[in-house]
Amino acid sequence: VTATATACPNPAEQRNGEATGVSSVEDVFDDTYKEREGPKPPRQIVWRNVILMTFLHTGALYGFTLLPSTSAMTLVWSMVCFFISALGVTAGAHRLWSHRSYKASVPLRIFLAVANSMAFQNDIYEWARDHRVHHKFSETDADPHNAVRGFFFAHIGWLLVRKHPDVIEKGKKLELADLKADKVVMFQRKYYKPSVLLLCFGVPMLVPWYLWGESLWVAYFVPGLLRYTVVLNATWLVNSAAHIWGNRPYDHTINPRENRFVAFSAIGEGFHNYHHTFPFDYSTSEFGCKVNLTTCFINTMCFLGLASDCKKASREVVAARVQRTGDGSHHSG
Ligand code: ST9
Ligand code: ZN
Ligand code: ZN
Repeated sequence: VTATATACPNPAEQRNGEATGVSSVEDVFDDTYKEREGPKPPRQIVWRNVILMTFLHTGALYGFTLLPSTSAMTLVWSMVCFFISALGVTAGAHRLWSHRSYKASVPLRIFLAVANSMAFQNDIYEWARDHRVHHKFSETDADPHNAVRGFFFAHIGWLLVRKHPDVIEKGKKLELADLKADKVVMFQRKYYKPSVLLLCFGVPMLVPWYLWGESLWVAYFVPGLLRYTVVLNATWLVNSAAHIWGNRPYDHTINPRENRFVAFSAIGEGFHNYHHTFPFDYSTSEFGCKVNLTTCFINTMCFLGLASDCKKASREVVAARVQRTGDGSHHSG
């Protein structure tokens, strides 16, 4: 795997730079894995999750109907909570901890772990472990949200059934020493439940009630449940829509696609054909900050000295790959 890594993210410079860095993370597709022959294990529905997800989505729909009676301040606060929790997933669990595509200082890691608890998508360790198996065994039985099983399974269905045994078997063999050695990750894992209660539900609900007198009812349903559900679905669209619809300018042999709608709603994570082709790239896209708020955030953190060593696929490597395996839809920005 070829990448450039520099202390300060000037994408233009980096794309022109010499290829240096090597990905040490197990996020590269492993084509030696073969699915077991014979019938698939029976689907085991986890009814507790079906019920909880039904309640959550019903609550979010109800929250949606409350929007006209929600104060402007609470709407702004809901957006703030959306962006903080989204960054905890995109800049945190995904680009930093799953792919190690840049380095983050302790204060930034603490912020990202707090933001990640606000997103309540399993703790960082579990999220990154599942995500590494997703890349390594993409679109197979060992992929937790195998998109070959259809939109619904890739979107939410995988959270409603027991995992295929191969996900767990292959996941247990992954190298996760970097995550185990990260005190921030392990602290968040240890205190995950109370951190979620406080940060995903408590803080979003209590701040508007305490500071500007919003009713607890609206504060629970809008910045609480509705915001949480929107972040979840925006994330899941990367697994579902961005594995089904869009162009494949970098590698037409894989399912992940470039999907602008998903890129927009998932603050920069919809350039999924690029991302599966160059998983080490801190921008998860060829085009820097374009439709990519997460990249702007990481660049700002680098500017402030809180992040460094952003890895970027060089322009030459990308161009060669486009030529070799692209579907012909590539454009230069
Ligand atoms: C959620 C996660 O929503 C979303 C992740 C999306 C990822 C998207 C990626 C796309 C790219 C990034 C884009 C970001 C965009 C963000 C945009 C923001 C605007 N390896 O799990 P169990 C072990 S979560 C190794 O119970 P079951 C495990 O350790 C939503 N081992 O499996 C355990 O061992 P032990 C809220 C593994 O029983 C044992 O196996 N959360 C692995 O099959 C059993 O584990 C929920 O809804 C592995 N990969 O149950 C909860 N996996 O016993 C959902 C497991 O020794 N989860 N193990 O401790 C569950 O309830 C269950 O996991 C289950 C499966 C029912 C789904
Ligand atoms: Zn990824
Ligand atoms: Zn994917």
